[in-house]
Amino acid sequence: MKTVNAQPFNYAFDPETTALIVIDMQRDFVEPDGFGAVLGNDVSLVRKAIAPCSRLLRQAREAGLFILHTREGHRADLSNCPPAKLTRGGKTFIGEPGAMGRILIQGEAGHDIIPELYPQPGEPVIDKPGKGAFYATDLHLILQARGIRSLIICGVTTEVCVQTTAREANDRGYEVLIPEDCCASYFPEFHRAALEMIKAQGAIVGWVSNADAVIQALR
Ligand code: TIU
Repeated sequence: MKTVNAQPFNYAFDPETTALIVIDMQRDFVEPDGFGAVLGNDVSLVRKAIAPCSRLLRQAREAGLFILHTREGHRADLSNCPPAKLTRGGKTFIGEPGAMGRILIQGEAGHDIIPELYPQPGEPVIDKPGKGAFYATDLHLILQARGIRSLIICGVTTEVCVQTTAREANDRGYEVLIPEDCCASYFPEFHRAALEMIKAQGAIVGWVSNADAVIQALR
């Protein structure tokens, strides 16, 4: 077993039964002119997670951890996009032409993962239509088949897809750790509050740590 210095108390994990999952580090959320930027957000706030994620990914690969990536997006005909999601906020963006192809559409440049964190061969990529990575995907099946019990979750945004996935994972019996500098939000106060909620009440959803602490445990 390895131990990570974490809050609200130390997080113990066995690398053999632990997976690192990188949530939605897609060009549409992280690069200028993507979906996040079109929504009016400052992408520099979420780009801060790239370097810590990159360092943690490198160490996790070296340690032989099971690594997965997710992408939020939809079929080109939008048949797996709920109408409510299309018009949320009163405007339509998903499926419309953007600077990197149609926004959040599978196969478009903006839907793909940023080059800095690009998946390596053998690392599953989970395409998901919702915010949580377990909803309408084969993620749980893949994790169960590998005997995974602990999940280290990184990516964007902290209070939307990271938090939703952490809650889904916790309810399915996984022990969740979030390295706080490996995730980010367009709203720093939401990032902070989401992490507080995760670790509250004695790790009611999971543990919070940081890239360096996890890297140290993996060494
Ligand atoms: N990946 C993810 O978090 N999807 C979002 O739509 N996040 C926002 O914060 N908008």
